[in-house]
Amino acid sequence: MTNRTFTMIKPDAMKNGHAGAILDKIIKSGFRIVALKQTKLTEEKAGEFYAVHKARPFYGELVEFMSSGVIIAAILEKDNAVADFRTLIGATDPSKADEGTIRKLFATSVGENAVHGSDSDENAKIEGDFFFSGLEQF
Ligand code: RTP
Ligand code: MG
Repeated sequence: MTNRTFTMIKPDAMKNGHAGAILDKIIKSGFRIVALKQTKLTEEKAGEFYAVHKARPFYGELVEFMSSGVIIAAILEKDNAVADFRTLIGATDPSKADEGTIRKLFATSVGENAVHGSDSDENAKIEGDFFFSGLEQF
């Protein structure tokens, strides 16, 4: 699965009406949509998804934010998907993100930063399977 990554359009970007523009940019950057859904995380589910950050000071805030509204979850395919997608979204803190990146264009703050992108092939698979059954991934 080295050619796949996982993304979420986070509640800030959904509320601010950026979902269409973000998906358009993703597709025009050469990613194929393997699976896609709109959903809403409970606090419990958001906590599970971000369990790796449990010890970080921003964990509570992150879980609250990620369960505060609807999101779009998607699996994406492209050569070098994980690294290329992280380049496309830009730095975690939008004030440090390069011009033209999704976070530079659409994020609100370091916490409310418009999109998620997997950080490894292994996590891309785990995160995609968190939201989609095998029958939904093609
Ligand atoms: P992501 O996992 O969402 O793609 O973001 P990332 O790899 O760029 O950043 P990561 O270190 O994995 O952090 C996960 C998410 O936690 C929130 N965060 N808040 N207040 C803060 O200092 C802070 N730092 C991180 C962000 O929503 C970040 O995307
Ligand atoms: Mg991360």
